[in-house]
Amino acid sequence: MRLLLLNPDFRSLNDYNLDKITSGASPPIGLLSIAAYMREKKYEVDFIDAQFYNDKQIEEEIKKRNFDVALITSSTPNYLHALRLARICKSLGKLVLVGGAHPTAVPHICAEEKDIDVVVYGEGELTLEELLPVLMRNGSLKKIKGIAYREKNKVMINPQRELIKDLDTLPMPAWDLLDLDKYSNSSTSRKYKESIAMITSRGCPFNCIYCNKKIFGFHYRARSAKKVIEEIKYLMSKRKKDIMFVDDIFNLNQKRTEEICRLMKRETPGLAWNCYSRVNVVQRDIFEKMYDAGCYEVSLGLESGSQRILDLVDKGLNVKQMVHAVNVIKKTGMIVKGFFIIGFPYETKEDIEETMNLAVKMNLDYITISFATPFPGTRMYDMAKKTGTFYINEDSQTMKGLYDITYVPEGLTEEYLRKTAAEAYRKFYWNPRRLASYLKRLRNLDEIKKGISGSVSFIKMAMINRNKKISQEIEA
Ligand code: B12
Ligand code: SF4
Repeated sequence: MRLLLLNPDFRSLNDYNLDKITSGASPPIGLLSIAAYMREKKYEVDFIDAQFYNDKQIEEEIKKRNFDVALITSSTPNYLHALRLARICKSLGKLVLVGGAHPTAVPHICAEEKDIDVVVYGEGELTLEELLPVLMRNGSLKKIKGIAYREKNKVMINPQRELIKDLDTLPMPAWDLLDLDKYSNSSTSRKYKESIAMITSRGCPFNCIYCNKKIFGFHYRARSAKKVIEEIKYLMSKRKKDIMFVDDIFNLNQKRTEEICRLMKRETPGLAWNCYSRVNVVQRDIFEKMYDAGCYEVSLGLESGSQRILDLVDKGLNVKQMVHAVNVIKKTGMIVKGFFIIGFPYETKEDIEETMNLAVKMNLDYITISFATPFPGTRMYDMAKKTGTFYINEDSQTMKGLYDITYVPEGLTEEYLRKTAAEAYRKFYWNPRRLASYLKRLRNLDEIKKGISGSVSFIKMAMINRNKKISQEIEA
């Protein structure tokens, strides 16, 4: 059985013309993990990344490939593009399977699509291993955990599959399927152009209301330091020298973090890296070790300056802790990036002002302000259905996140949210102290581009006032 893995295009970035400036193509790590696992089980795997093709080209490219089953990944923002790929594959008479964040959030909706044969929800590896032989012999799907499908026009959702206990039993993602030179981190998340994202753990014990917890759940599982280093070494052998660890919380397990840092110093000298962390795991000695091992930047989800909102989104943090954590990390010499969100259900202008004031005042190097997007499968989605207005039809699956507004809380307007974000960006970035610190960091052409385009495009993004409704645009 030959498998064709397909990564959908993600056009919202292109809508802002930012692709060439700030964004790099992200690798579909989930698909690569599946590819490696299924290859071990002796399946033939092939891969197309639709990010690099236009609509016409992608159809031609798919037709050229020899495969029996299409495996398409999808998050909510790129679901419509995933459906286009499904349609093409179905028209060629192939079996079509989808998985990823969106199918996991709403398996019942995806399973209704006539161009989709089976929806795999949750982790894909073990489910596929069991599912493919059954599909091959046209057997019954009844007992296979972690899938949804149609039977006599009725949607069936089978029980959830248990999570993989030991991630070290999985092979390294099949990086060899990619032309790695085409992938890099966005210029705002890298030090060197030769960069790539990597993930070393699954699951997170926290429960923020805007987060989709349905894929990897609450139980934190991590690959061992040894396996992490093996993968880094592979990527370095392919000319990558800057890694962004996209784990939900890279350094949740301190012992593992220390071991990774120790091995990095010995076995991957010269590696530059950055990661996401969480305010309540910040401890100075660990961050010093991370800095010593090449970590130059840490991103923190700070979300709000209003304690009322921090409590409402179940962040489990207070503003004092946030200020303290940022200062601790800054002292190590690392760059600190803060992510804020505005437009939560029940949020007021006063709450947002507190957030904007905090963002500007804090000792951060970069900030990103996103508009709260109630993705299906999150607690915020259920909350948003009760209050405020979805700017698009909440069931239309066209939520893009990033810098588009999907939802406006009661009492606020889209215009207010955009203007406020733009104003905060302006105050934050056009600050002589910060501009001077950016200038100090300019070491090469890529960094100069990053400095100029990053801040200009952030402001541009926030100010874009697109009257056209997103849904109309997608339908066009
Ligand atoms: C890295 C990352 C990014 C990167 C790159 C994304 C990429 N390469 O696709 C960047 C920074 C660009 C990004 C951006 C965004 N992201 Co993001 N991101 C992540 C993150 C942290 C890791 C993704 C990853 O590599 N996981 C590791 C792999 C192994 O897991 P996986 O892809 O889910 O695959 C497994 C299963 O889902 C399944 N599977 C996946 N595909 C398929 C296909 C088939 C056929 C089968 C059988 C199985 C299967 O099997 C895989 C192995 O078990 C996740 C959170 C998380 N921990 O996963 C959020 C996450 C995917 N992102 C999310 C969001 C909201 C966004 C943004 C919209 C952010 C925003 N507000 O603007 C944008 C949109 C980007 C987009 N293309 O759609 C949400 C998605 C929610 C949703 N309903 O879609 C997530 C789940 C975070 C969360 N917990 O809420 N993101
Ligand atoms: S947003 Fe981050 S910290 Fe919060 S639940 Fe999701 S992964 Fe965990």
